[in-house]
Amino acid sequence: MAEPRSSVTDREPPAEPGQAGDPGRAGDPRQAGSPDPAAAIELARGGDPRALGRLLSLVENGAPQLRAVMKALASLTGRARVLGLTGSPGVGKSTVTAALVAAYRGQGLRVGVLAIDPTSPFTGGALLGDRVRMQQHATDEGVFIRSMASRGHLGGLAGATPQAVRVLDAAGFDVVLIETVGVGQAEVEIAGMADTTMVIVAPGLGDAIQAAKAGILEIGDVFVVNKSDKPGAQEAVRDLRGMIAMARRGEGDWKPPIVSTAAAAGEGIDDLASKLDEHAAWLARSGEGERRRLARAREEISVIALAELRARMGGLPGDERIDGLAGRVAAGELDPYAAADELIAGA
Ligand SMILES: Nc1nc2c(ncn2[C@@H]2O[C@H](COP(=O)(O)OP(=O)(O)O)[C@@H](O)[C@H]2O)c(=O)[nH]1
Ligand SMILES: [Mg+2]
Repeated sequence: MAEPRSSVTDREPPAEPGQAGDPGRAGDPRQAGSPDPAAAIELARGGDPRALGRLLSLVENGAPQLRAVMKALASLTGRARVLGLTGSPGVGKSTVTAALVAAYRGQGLRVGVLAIDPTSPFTGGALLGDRVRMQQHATDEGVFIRSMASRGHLGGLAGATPQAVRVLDAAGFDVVLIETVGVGQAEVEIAGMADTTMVIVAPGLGDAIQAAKAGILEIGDVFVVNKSDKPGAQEAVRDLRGMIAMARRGEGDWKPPIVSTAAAAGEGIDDLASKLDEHAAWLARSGEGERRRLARAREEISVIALAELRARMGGLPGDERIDGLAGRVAAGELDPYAAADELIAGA
Protein backbone atom coordinates (compact mmCIF):
# COMPACT_ATOMS: atom_id res chain seq x y z
CA MET A 1 0.00 0.00 0.00
CA ALA A 2 1.36 3.38 -0.97
CA GLU A 3 1.99 6.14 1.54
CA PRO A 4 -0.89 8.53 2.09
CA ARG A 5 -0.49 11.74 0.16
CA SER A 6 -1.51 14.17 2.79
CA SER A 7 0.37 16.94 1.02
CA VAL A 8 -2.11 16.91 -1.84
CA THR A 9 -5.12 18.92 -0.88
CA ASP A 10 -8.07 20.19 -2.80
CA ARG A 11 -8.23 23.92 -3.07
CA GLU A 12 -11.46 23.95 -4.98
CA PRO A 13 -14.77 22.81 -3.54
CA PRO A 14 -15.53 19.21 -4.55
CA ALA A 15 -17.79 18.42 -7.46
CA GLU A 16 -21.51 18.07 -7.01
CA PRO A 17 -22.54 14.43 -6.97
CA GLY A 18 -23.88 14.56 -10.50
CA GLN A 19 -21.44 17.05 -11.88
CA ALA A 20 -18.36 15.07 -12.71
CA GLY A 21 -20.10 12.34 -14.62
CA ASP A 22 -22.73 14.42 -16.33
CA PRO A 23 -22.22 13.81 -20.04
CA GLY A 24 -24.21 16.94 -20.80
CA ARG A 25 -21.33 19.05 -19.60
CA ALA A 26 -18.83 17.24 -21.77
CA GLY A 27 -20.32 18.78 -24.87
CA ASP A 28 -19.96 22.29 -23.49
CA PRO A 29 -17.13 23.92 -25.47
CA ARG A 30 -16.00 25.90 -22.42
CA GLN A 31 -15.57 22.59 -20.65
CA ALA A 32 -14.05 20.47 -23.39
CA GLY A 33 -11.82 23.07 -24.97
CA SER A 34 -9.06 23.10 -22.41
CA PRO A 35 -6.49 25.38 -24.06
CA ASP A 36 -3.48 24.46 -21.98
CA PRO A 37 -3.05 20.80 -21.06
CA ALA A 38 -0.10 21.53 -18.77
CA ALA A 39 -2.15 23.98 -16.71
CA ALA A 40 -5.11 21.59 -16.51
CA ILE A 41 -2.82 18.78 -15.35
CA GLU A 42 -1.25 20.99 -12.72
CA LEU A 43 -4.69 21.97 -11.40
CA ALA A 44 -5.80 18.32 -11.43
CA ARG A 45 -2.72 17.31 -9.45
CA GLY A 46 -3.59 20.01 -6.97
CA GLY A 47 -6.94 18.25 -6.51
CA ASP A 48 -9.16 20.56 -8.57
CA PRO A 49 -12.14 18.35 -9.47
CA ARG A 50 -13.22 20.59 -12.34
CA ALA A 51 -9.81 20.36 -14.00
CA LEU A 52 -9.95 16.59 -13.56
CA GLY A 53 -13.44 16.52 -15.02
CA ARG A 54 -12.26 18.46 -18.06
CA LEU A 55 -9.34 16.10 -18.66
CA LEU A 56 -11.65 13.09 -18.39
CA SER A 57 -14.05 14.71 -20.86
CA LEU A 58 -11.18 14.99 -23.33
CA VAL A 59 -10.63 11.26 -22.87
CA GLU A 60 -14.32 10.42 -23.29
CA ASN A 61 -14.69 12.54 -26.38
CA GLY A 62 -11.43 11.43 -27.95
CA ALA A 63 -10.67 15.14 -28.33
CA PRO A 64 -7.66 16.24 -30.43
CA GLN A 65 -5.99 17.81 -27.35
CA LEU A 66 -5.75 14.33 -25.85
CA ARG A 67 -2.45 13.69 -27.56
CA ALA A 68 -0.75 16.62 -25.84
CA VAL A 69 -2.36 15.77 -22.51
CA MET A 70 -1.18 12.17 -22.63
CA LYS A 71 2.31 13.26 -23.56
CA ALA A 72 2.44 15.54 -20.55
CA LEU A 73 0.98 12.87 -18.26
CA ALA A 74 3.22 9.97 -19.23
CA SER A 75 6.02 10.60 -16.76
CA LEU A 76 3.54 11.14 -13.92
CA THR A 77 1.85 7.76 -14.20
CA GLY A 78 2.58 4.30 -12.86
CA ARG A 79 1.95 4.93 -9.18
CA ALA A 80 -1.74 4.24 -8.68
CA ARG A 81 -3.08 0.90 -7.66
CA VAL A 82 -5.86 -0.07 -10.08
CA LEU A 83 -8.61 -2.31 -8.75
CA GLY A 84 -11.42 -3.64 -10.95
CA LEU A 85 -14.85 -4.79 -9.78
CA THR A 86 -17.06 -6.78 -12.08
CA GLY A 87 -20.21 -8.87 -11.77
CA SER A 88 -23.83 -9.05 -12.88
CA PRO A 89 -26.14 -6.07 -12.39
CA GLY A 90 -27.47 -5.81 -8.84
CA VAL A 91 -24.90 -7.98 -7.05
CA GLY A 92 -23.65 -4.93 -5.16
CA LYS A 93 -20.65 -3.66 -7.12
CA SER A 94 -21.41 -0.01 -6.40
CA THR A 95 -22.06 -0.76 -2.75
CA VAL A 96 -18.77 -2.66 -2.42
CA THR A 97 -17.03 0.18 -4.27
CA ALA A 98 -18.42 2.76 -1.86
CA ALA A 99 -17.38 0.62 1.12
CA LEU A 100 -13.85 0.23 -0.26
CA VAL A 101 -13.66 3.98 -0.86
CA ALA A 102 -14.47 4.48 2.83
CA ALA A 103 -11.86 1.88 3.86
CA TYR A 104 -9.09 3.47 1.78
CA ARG A 105 -10.04 6.97 2.88
CA GLY A 106 -9.65 5.63 6.42
CA GLN A 107 -6.04 4.85 5.49
CA GLY A 108 -5.58 8.41 4.28
CA LEU A 109 -5.41 7.40 0.62
CA ARG A 110 -6.91 9.38 -2.24
CA VAL A 111 -9.36 7.31 -4.25
CA GLY A 112 -10.65 7.73 -7.80
CA VAL A 113 -13.66 5.77 -9.06
CA LEU A 114 -14.55 5.08 -12.69
CA ALA A 115 -18.05 3.66 -13.01
CA ILE A 116 -18.46 2.05 -16.40
CA ASP A 117 -21.76 0.79 -17.67
CA PRO A 118 -21.75 0.20 -21.41
CA THR A 119 -25.42 -0.73 -21.32
CA SER A 120 -26.37 2.81 -20.32
CA PRO A 121 -23.69 5.08 -21.78
CA PHE A 122 -25.63 8.24 -21.12
CA THR A 123 -27.69 9.33 -18.15
CA GLY A 124 -29.28 6.03 -17.27
CA GLY A 125 -31.14 5.41 -14.07
CA ALA A 126 -28.43 3.03 -12.92
CA LEU A 127 -25.78 5.71 -13.12
CA LEU A 128 -27.95 8.13 -11.24
CA GLY A 129 -28.52 5.52 -8.54
CA ASP A 130 -24.79 4.97 -8.26
CA ARG A 131 -24.23 8.66 -7.80
CA VAL A 132 -26.79 8.88 -5.06
CA ARG A 133 -25.22 5.92 -3.30
CA MET A 134 -21.82 7.53 -3.59
CA GLN A 135 -23.13 10.75 -2.13
CA GLN A 136 -21.61 10.05 1.27
CA HIS A 137 -18.26 10.63 -0.48
CA ALA A 138 -19.39 13.60 -2.53
CA THR A 139 -18.08 16.16 -0.09
CA ASP A 140 -14.79 14.35 0.50
CA GLU A 141 -11.89 16.07 -1.24
CA GLY A 142 -9.88 12.86 -1.41
CA VAL A 143 -12.49 11.11 -3.55
CA PHE A 144 -13.28 11.63 -7.21
CA ILE A 145 -16.09 9.69 -8.88
CA ARG A 146 -16.76 9.62 -12.58
CA SER A 147 -19.34 7.74 -14.60
CA MET A 148 -17.66 6.99 -17.89
CA ALA A 149 -19.44 7.19 -21.19
CA SER A 150 -17.76 6.75 -24.53
CA ARG A 151 -18.58 8.94 -27.46
CA GLY A 152 -14.99 9.09 -28.59
CA HIS A 153 -12.98 7.65 -31.40
CA LEU A 154 -10.49 5.82 -29.29
CA GLY A 155 -11.82 2.31 -29.64
CA GLY A 156 -14.80 2.85 -27.32
CA LEU A 157 -14.59 2.22 -23.61
CA ALA A 158 -11.81 -0.31 -24.05
CA GLY A 159 -9.73 2.54 -25.43
CA ALA A 160 -10.94 5.33 -23.18
CA THR A 161 -10.77 3.56 -19.82
CA PRO A 162 -6.98 3.10 -19.60
CA GLN A 163 -6.55 6.75 -20.56
CA ALA A 164 -8.98 7.78 -17.82
CA VAL A 165 -6.97 5.66 -15.39
CA ARG A 166 -3.83 7.48 -16.55
CA VAL A 167 -5.43 10.83 -15.80
CA LEU A 168 -6.39 9.78 -12.26
CA ASP A 169 -3.00 8.17 -11.71
CA ALA A 170 -1.17 11.29 -12.83
CA ALA A 171 -3.47 13.43 -10.70
CA GLY A 172 -2.09 11.61 -7.67
CA PHE A 173 -4.87 9.20 -6.77
CA ASP A 174 -3.39 6.32 -4.79
CA VAL A 175 -6.16 3.90 -5.65
CA VAL A 176 -8.36 3.78 -8.76
CA LEU A 177 -11.47 1.60 -8.58
CA ILE A 178 -13.08 0.58 -11.89
CA GLU A 179 -16.63 -0.72 -11.64
CA THR A 180 -17.82 -2.59 -14.74
CA VAL A 181 -20.86 -4.70 -15.49
CA GLY A 182 -19.67 -8.21 -16.20
CA VAL A 183 -21.96 -9.15 -19.02
CA GLY A 184 -19.77 -9.47 -22.06
CA GLN A 185 -16.40 -9.49 -23.73
CA ALA A 186 -15.87 -5.74 -23.54
CA GLU A 187 -16.27 -5.84 -19.78
CA VAL A 188 -13.81 -8.70 -19.49
CA GLU A 189 -11.35 -6.54 -21.43
CA ILE A 190 -11.96 -3.62 -19.13
CA ALA A 191 -11.43 -5.84 -16.10
CA GLY A 192 -8.07 -6.75 -17.63
CA MET A 193 -7.02 -3.13 -17.16
CA ALA A 194 -6.78 -3.55 -13.40
CA ASP A 195 -3.90 -4.83 -11.31
CA THR A 196 -6.40 -6.83 -9.30
CA THR A 197 -9.85 -7.86 -10.44
CA MET A 198 -12.66 -8.62 -8.03
CA VAL A 199 -15.50 -10.79 -9.33
CA ILE A 200 -18.62 -10.14 -7.29
CA VAL A 201 -21.55 -12.50 -6.98
CA ALA A 202 -24.62 -12.56 -4.76
CA PRO A 203 -26.59 -15.48 -3.36
CA GLY A 204 -29.56 -16.77 -5.32
CA LEU A 205 -30.05 -15.80 -8.93
CA GLY A 206 -27.57 -18.53 -9.88
CA ASP A 207 -24.96 -15.82 -10.09
CA ALA A 208 -21.99 -18.05 -9.37
CA ILE A 209 -23.01 -20.27 -12.24
CA GLN A 210 -23.53 -17.28 -14.50
CA ALA A 211 -20.07 -16.06 -13.62
CA ALA A 212 -18.61 -19.33 -14.81
CA LYS A 213 -20.61 -19.23 -18.03
CA ALA A 214 -19.65 -15.69 -18.84
CA GLY A 215 -16.01 -16.66 -18.55
CA ILE A 216 -15.35 -14.15 -15.80
CA LEU A 217 -14.22 -16.93 -13.49
CA GLU A 218 -10.79 -16.84 -15.13
CA ILE A 219 -10.31 -13.13 -14.59
CA GLY A 220 -11.10 -13.10 -10.87
CA ASP A 221 -8.15 -12.53 -8.53
CA VAL A 222 -10.44 -12.14 -5.56
CA PHE A 223 -14.02 -13.44 -5.45
CA VAL A 224 -16.59 -11.65 -3.38
CA VAL A 225 -19.86 -13.19 -2.27
CA ASN A 226 -21.78 -10.05 -1.37
CA LYS A 227 -25.17 -9.93 0.37
CA SER A 228 -23.93 -12.57 2.78
CA ASP A 229 -26.76 -11.40 5.05
CA LYS A 230 -29.14 -13.14 2.63
CA PRO A 231 -30.02 -16.83 2.46
CA GLY A 232 -27.92 -18.96 0.15
CA ALA A 233 -24.64 -17.14 0.75
CA GLN A 234 -22.85 -20.23 2.03
CA GLU A 235 -24.04 -22.23 -0.95
CA ALA A 236 -22.71 -19.54 -3.27
CA VAL A 237 -19.33 -19.71 -1.53
CA ARG A 238 -19.34 -23.49 -1.87
CA ASP A 239 -20.29 -23.38 -5.56
CA LEU A 240 -17.58 -20.85 -6.27
CA ARG A 241 -14.98 -22.79 -4.32
CA GLY A 242 -15.78 -25.88 -6.39
CA MET A 243 -15.44 -23.98 -9.64
CA ILE A 244 -12.23 -22.22 -8.65
CA ALA A 245 -10.73 -25.55 -7.59
CA MET A 246 -11.28 -26.92 -11.10
CA ALA A 247 -9.09 -24.27 -12.69
CA ARG A 248 -5.60 -25.47 -13.51
CA ARG A 249 -2.92 -23.79 -11.47
CA GLY A 250 0.80 -24.21 -11.20
CA GLU A 251 3.21 -24.04 -8.30
CA GLY A 252 3.41 -20.51 -6.90
CA ASP A 253 0.29 -19.40 -8.76
CA TRP A 254 -2.17 -17.15 -6.99
CA LYS A 255 -5.11 -19.02 -5.49
CA PRO A 256 -8.08 -16.66 -5.64
CA PRO A 257 -9.64 -16.27 -2.20
CA ILE A 258 -13.39 -15.96 -1.64
CA VAL A 259 -14.49 -13.17 0.68
CA SER A 260 -18.00 -12.91 2.10
CA THR A 261 -19.29 -9.38 2.47
CA ALA A 262 -22.46 -7.60 3.45
CA ALA A 263 -21.33 -4.38 1.86
CA ALA A 264 -24.51 -2.46 2.61
CA ALA A 265 -23.67 -2.89 6.31
CA GLY A 266 -19.93 -2.50 5.72
CA GLU A 267 -19.29 -6.08 6.82
CA GLY A 268 -16.36 -8.06 5.46
CA ILE A 269 -14.80 -5.01 3.84
CA ASP A 270 -11.69 -5.05 6.04
CA ASP A 271 -11.22 -8.70 5.12
CA LEU A 272 -11.63 -7.83 1.45
CA ALA A 273 -9.12 -4.99 1.73
CA SER A 274 -6.57 -7.31 3.32
CA LYS A 275 -7.04 -9.92 0.58
CA LEU A 276 -6.48 -7.15 -1.95
CA ASP A 277 -3.27 -6.24 -0.12
CA GLU A 278 -2.16 -9.88 -0.23
CA HIS A 279 -2.76 -9.97 -3.94
CA ALA A 280 -0.77 -6.75 -4.40
CA ALA A 281 2.12 -8.30 -2.49
CA TRP A 282 1.93 -11.42 -4.66
CA LEU A 283 1.86 -9.31 -7.83
CA ALA A 284 5.08 -7.62 -6.75
CA ARG A 285 6.75 -10.83 -5.55
CA SER A 286 5.91 -12.99 -8.55
CA GLY A 287 6.59 -10.48 -11.29
CA GLU A 288 2.98 -10.88 -12.44
CA GLY A 289 2.29 -7.22 -11.62
CA GLU A 290 4.96 -6.13 -14.09
CA ARG A 291 3.72 -8.62 -16.66
CA ARG A 292 0.18 -7.23 -16.35
CA ARG A 293 1.38 -3.65 -16.71
CA LEU A 294 3.25 -4.58 -19.87
CA ALA A 295 0.22 -6.43 -21.26
CA ARG A 296 -1.91 -3.38 -20.56
CA ALA A 297 0.55 -1.07 -22.31
CA ARG A 298 0.61 -3.40 -25.33
CA GLU A 299 -3.18 -3.35 -25.44
CA GLU A 300 -3.29 0.43 -25.14
CA ILE A 301 -0.86 0.83 -28.02
CA SER A 302 -2.71 -1.53 -30.33
CA VAL A 303 -6.15 -0.07 -29.55
CA ILE A 304 -4.88 3.42 -30.35
CA ALA A 305 -2.94 2.27 -33.40
CA LEU A 306 -5.97 0.44 -34.80
CA ALA A 307 -8.27 3.40 -34.16
CA GLU A 308 -5.73 5.70 -35.79
CA LEU A 309 -5.35 3.41 -38.78
CA ARG A 310 -9.10 3.17 -39.18
CA ALA A 311 -9.41 6.95 -39.05
CA ARG A 312 -6.68 7.41 -41.67
CA MET A 313 -8.02 4.71 -43.98
CA GLY A 314 -11.49 6.11 -44.06
CA GLY A 315 -13.33 2.90 -44.74
CA LEU A 316 -16.79 4.34 -44.22
CA PRO A 317 -19.30 4.54 -47.08
CA GLY A 318 -18.82 7.79 -48.90
CA ASP A 319 -15.06 7.74 -48.47
CA GLU A 320 -13.52 8.07 -51.93
CA ARG A 321 -10.70 5.60 -51.47
CA ILE A 322 -12.80 2.73 -50.21
CA ASP A 323 -15.62 3.46 -52.63
CA GLY A 324 -13.20 3.31 -55.56
CA LEU A 325 -11.76 0.04 -54.34
CA ALA A 326 -15.22 -1.34 -53.55
CA GLY A 327 -16.32 -0.71 -57.13
CA ARG A 328 -13.37 -2.66 -58.47
CA VAL A 329 -13.87 -5.55 -56.00
CA ALA A 330 -17.60 -5.71 -56.79
CA ALA A 331 -16.83 -5.79 -60.50
CA GLY A 332 -14.35 -8.64 -60.02
CA GLU A 333 -11.40 -6.52 -61.18
CA LEU A 334 -9.63 -6.75 -57.85
CA ASP A 335 -9.65 -9.26 -55.01
CA PRO A 336 -10.57 -7.96 -51.54
CA TYR A 337 -7.14 -8.81 -50.03
CA ALA A 338 -5.31 -6.76 -52.63
CA ALA A 339 -7.84 -3.96 -52.11
CA ALA A 340 -7.23 -4.05 -48.34
CA ASP A 341 -3.47 -3.89 -48.92
CA GLU A 342 -3.96 -0.87 -51.11
CA LEU A 343 -6.16 0.82 -48.53
CA ILE A 344 -3.63 0.22 -45.72
CA ALA A 345 -0.70 1.31 -47.86
CA GLY A 346 -2.42 4.60 -48.55
CA ALA A 347 -3.32 5.23 -44.89
N1 LIG B 1 -29.11 -7.29 1.56
C1 LIG B 1 -28.09 -6.68 0.99
N2 LIG B 1 -28.33 -5.83 -0.03
C2 LIG B 1 -27.27 -5.22 -0.62
C3 LIG B 1 -25.94 -5.46 -0.18
N3 LIG B 1 -25.10 -4.75 -0.97
C4 LIG B 1 -25.88 -4.10 -1.86
N4 LIG B 1 -27.18 -4.38 -1.65
C5 LIG B 1 -28.33 -3.85 -2.39
O1 LIG B 1 -28.39 -4.44 -3.68
C6 LIG B 1 -28.87 -3.50 -4.64
C7 LIG B 1 -27.89 -3.39 -5.79
O2 LIG B 1 -26.67 -2.85 -5.32
P1 LIG B 1 -25.64 -2.10 -6.27
O3 LIG B 1 -24.45 -1.78 -5.45
O4 LIG B 1 -26.30 -1.00 -6.99
O5 LIG B 1 -25.31 -3.26 -7.32
P2 LIG B 1 -24.53 -3.16 -8.72
O6 LIG B 1 -25.55 -3.10 -9.80
O7 LIG B 1 -23.76 -4.44 -8.80
O8 LIG B 1 -23.64 -1.96 -8.67
C8 LIG B 1 -29.06 -2.21 -3.89
O9 LIG B 1 -30.41 -2.08 -3.55
C9 LIG B 1 -28.20 -2.36 -2.66
O10 LIG B 1 -28.67 -1.62 -1.58
C10 LIG B 1 -25.73 -6.34 0.92
O11 LIG B 1 -24.62 -6.59 1.37
N5 LIG B 1 -26.85 -6.93 1.46
MG1 LIG C 1 -23.38 -0.31 -9.98
